[in-house]
Amino acid sequence: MKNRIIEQLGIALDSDNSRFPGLARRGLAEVGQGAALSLHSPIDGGRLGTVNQVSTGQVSSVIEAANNAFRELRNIPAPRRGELVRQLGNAFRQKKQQLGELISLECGKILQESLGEVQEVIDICDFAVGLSRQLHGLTIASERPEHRMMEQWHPLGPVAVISAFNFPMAVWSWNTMISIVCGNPLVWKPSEKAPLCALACQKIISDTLAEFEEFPEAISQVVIGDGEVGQQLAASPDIPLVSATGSVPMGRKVATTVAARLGRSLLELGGNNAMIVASSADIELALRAIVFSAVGTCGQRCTSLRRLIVHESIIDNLLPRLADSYRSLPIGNPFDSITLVGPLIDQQAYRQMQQSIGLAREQGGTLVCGGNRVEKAELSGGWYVEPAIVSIDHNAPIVQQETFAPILYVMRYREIEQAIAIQNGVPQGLSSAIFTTNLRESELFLSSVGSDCGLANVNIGTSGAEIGGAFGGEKATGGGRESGSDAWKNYMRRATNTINYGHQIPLAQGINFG
Ligand code: UN1
Repeated sequence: MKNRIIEQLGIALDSDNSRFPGLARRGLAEVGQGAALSLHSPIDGGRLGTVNQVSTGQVSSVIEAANNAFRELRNIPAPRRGELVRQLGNAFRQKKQQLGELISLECGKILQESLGEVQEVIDICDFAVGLSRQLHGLTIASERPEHRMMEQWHPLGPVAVISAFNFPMAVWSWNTMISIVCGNPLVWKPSEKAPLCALACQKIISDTLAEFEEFPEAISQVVIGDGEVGQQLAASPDIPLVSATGSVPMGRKVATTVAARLGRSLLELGGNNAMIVASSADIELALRAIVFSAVGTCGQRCTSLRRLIVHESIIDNLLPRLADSYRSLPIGNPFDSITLVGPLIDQQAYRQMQQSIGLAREQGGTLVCGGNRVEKAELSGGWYVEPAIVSIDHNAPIVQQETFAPILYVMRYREIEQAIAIQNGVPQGLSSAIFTTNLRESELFLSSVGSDCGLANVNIGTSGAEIGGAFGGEKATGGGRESGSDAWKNYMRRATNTINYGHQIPLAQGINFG
């Protein structure tokens, strides 16, 4: 199956059919000159091949090529750039099944969720096509006679995208499709845990470009490498925008390097998302939302539900029912259609999960269910775990941390203001939700004194955001906004223009200068 999936996507291989290129753009698939990386599937630990990471010199030439590409791309009209994205969307539609299978193979996500991820790619293409005719600026009333003011949005320059293993295509596509219509070439450093997904997307771009002769070859380039490559991109003054998704420590490093050269960064970092379940909540709805948000993608979404804040009057009813659902979760091979929980990405993720559960217990938490490795012969090569529920006091230090694994901390509250304070009382601020049928509670939660997160939902879970909204969060989550709404403005340069069509030179602020 592995070979079929990879072959169908036509990812370039070297002559002995086992080594993938570390650097790819249209018409170029170059073996990396850096260290070799051996690729394994989280499903069963089976080998997927080898990729050679890029060297520092290769990254420099990629940055130079991106800058040359920018000079051409910025002159191509935005609707024509949109037409390229429209065709990309069609290509992703055509290959949806195979791309979904590749995500499952390389990242261990269940196939339904992998297909959903490819759907996000398709959706953002549609969004970006429309946007390509709507990169609007304002006109502004001038304070001076016979003057006109306006804003224009111009292409910004090469954009570096640093993406994580858990959404190996969708997050890249939010950045890429919007960047292309905005007129910016891309340099993509995917997670070292998901390089094949990147090469498959790059292949689609290369193939689609065949019909777009006037577009530069280096409109999109993939560099496979580690944190050092990320740092090289972050440090380059020739990359005006670095968009990074991943952990808070990774984001801090990127942001510091970019800020030192006064560049622009767009960060989407850790979540530690909470849901409040109020006494008036529709419990049936809440239970379904909790389970999907907490165990979907095996708890490896930045939007995964990590903290459940339940009203004391319903917790004794809700918790046993939630634990029952957890105990009946089908855990297994992500290609099996009945599976709802696939494997963790690797052993390190498993260790971190065990460590966090251990700390939670030391800090007074009670393990309600789950937490064990699933010991089945057919799953022995992967890191499959039972999603865990830990009942714990909201003051326990462990609940301040995001562990990228399916652990749900459940805590109780009495007053809604207290629940909101618990929800906000962590360093991160990505996604949040309340389940309530009480209008006052719901409006309070959404108000300026409510949730402090970038995403705040009522009667839906914390994960699974649509692409049409701006996606991202506050505080340690990094403050960036990607995907829909007016997030495109991050990818463009704003020019304020003042035009004098008169015969005088009046000064602003009424200044009389001689
Ligand atoms: C992520 O985990 O980095 O809202 C992105 C969601 C998805 C995207 C998650 N649309 O869960």
